[in-house]
Amino acid sequence: MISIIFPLYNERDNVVHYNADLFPIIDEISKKTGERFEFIFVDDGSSDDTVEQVNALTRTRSDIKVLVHQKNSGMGTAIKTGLGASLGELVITMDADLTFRPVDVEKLIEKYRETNADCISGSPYLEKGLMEEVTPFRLFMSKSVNFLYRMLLGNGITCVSPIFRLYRRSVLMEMNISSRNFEINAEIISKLLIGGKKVVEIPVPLLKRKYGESKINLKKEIKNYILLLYRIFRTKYLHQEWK
Ligand SMILES: Nc1nc2c(ncn2[C@@H]2O[C@H](COP(=O)(O)OP(=O)(O)OP(=O)(O)O)[C@@H](O)[C@H]2O)c(=O)[nH]1
Ligand SMILES: [Mg+2]
Repeated sequence: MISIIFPLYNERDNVVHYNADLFPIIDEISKKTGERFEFIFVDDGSSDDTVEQVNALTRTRSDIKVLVHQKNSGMGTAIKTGLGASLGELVITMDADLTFRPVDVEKLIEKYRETNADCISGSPYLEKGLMEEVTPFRLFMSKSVNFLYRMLLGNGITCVSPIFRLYRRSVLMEMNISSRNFEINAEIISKLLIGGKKVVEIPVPLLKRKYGESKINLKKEIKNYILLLYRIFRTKYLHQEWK
């Protein structure tokens, strides 16, 4: 089975579209690939009616788990909560706003079958023209951060931040993950690469958010990404413990 984990924070405007925009697509992939899926929705203390909306979805499907944080604890914490409840041998993490397309889940699975890697990571930087309407400032910041990671990790990874990934669940369970926010994805991929695990990137489009509001606090996230770079440097080059 494959567990798909969605961190949700005030995403009711997206959740109401899942019966049209998410489930039929994953059901189709399930038919094509023969894989069984479970959906794990982790509400992270939303102040809107996200929880009620996901609970409504469970009335029509039996493959949904809903987990609720009473207080907002960050995207990283939500992914860890979802992992703890997941049963799949493989785990996929996805954005609640479906800016990485559900249809591309099939590409993650195909690449996993072809390579047997520990992680297949979606990258909108692997080919030209995969990013939809991103502001020049955000693109510049993102490319700069990714460049620094690439230099430090010493491999060809093009994008460390995307949530859109497939993992062998066992490699995540043996990892001690400390990030509580958006930088969790960069922490995981860095630790996999430092630990010699096999990571394969695939090109996937990143669309513009259609419903609801962006939750990213760019200033706070950039600070977290830089702090993480320092931790990687200490671990990789000074052989100090990850702190
Ligand atoms: N659990 C949890 N999830 C969050 C939090 N903030 C954001 N998320 C979720 O993390 C995912 C990414 O957040 P987004 O707001 O889409 O951030 P982004 O993709 O960088 O930016 P946009 O797509 O432009 O909005 C979404 O599924 C959010 O619901 C949070 O504090 N806690
Ligand atoms: Mg998004």
